[in-house]
Amino acid sequence: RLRCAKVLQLTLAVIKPDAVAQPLLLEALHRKILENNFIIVRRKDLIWKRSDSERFYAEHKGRFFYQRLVEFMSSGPMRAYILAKEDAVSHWRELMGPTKVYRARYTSPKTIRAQYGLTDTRNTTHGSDSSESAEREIAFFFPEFSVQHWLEMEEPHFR
Ligand code: RTP
Ligand code: MG
Repeated sequence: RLRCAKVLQLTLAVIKPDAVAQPLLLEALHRKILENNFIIVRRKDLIWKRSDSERFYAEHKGRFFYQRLVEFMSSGPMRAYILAKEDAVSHWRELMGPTKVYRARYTSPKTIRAQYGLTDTRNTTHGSDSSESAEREIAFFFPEFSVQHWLEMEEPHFR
């Protein structure tokens, strides 16, 4: 029999140092998460060492923006969330908007990056780009958290 139950997906959302440094913006972004009906599964405030930053962005090593990105992401406190929702990955990325702030302002002015992004590097938020990267990134930020366990044991309670 077909069931109409929703299946929740997990994503990793990060409020970057530029936004955490602005208390009212941090608050507004937290409210945006709730208003968009994400379930906040875990939340953590943290500061990266430079080596954490280098490891997380290893895929971008060699790109022209790598050094400034690594520098920026280890420059101050961040807030990470594990969020759950149907299609959480794409919904959070829709809310964030395009990576580049000028493009975001031009094509999707209501998105987070369009409204609050400072530069292409200091662009307010991060979001996983697929279910697979969400799993990897959640493990990076929340090594004590088991995605597998949550999907099996917790997710069914939200249906
Ligand atoms: P994110 O991973 O942060 O959610 O953003 P994204 O997928 O839209 O962007 P990605 O290509 O994965 O790049 C990761 C982060 O690198 C910085 N960046 N700067 N100056 C530039 O042209 C440039 N391009 C990327 C941004 O901070 C971006 O979020
Ligand atoms: Mg990315």
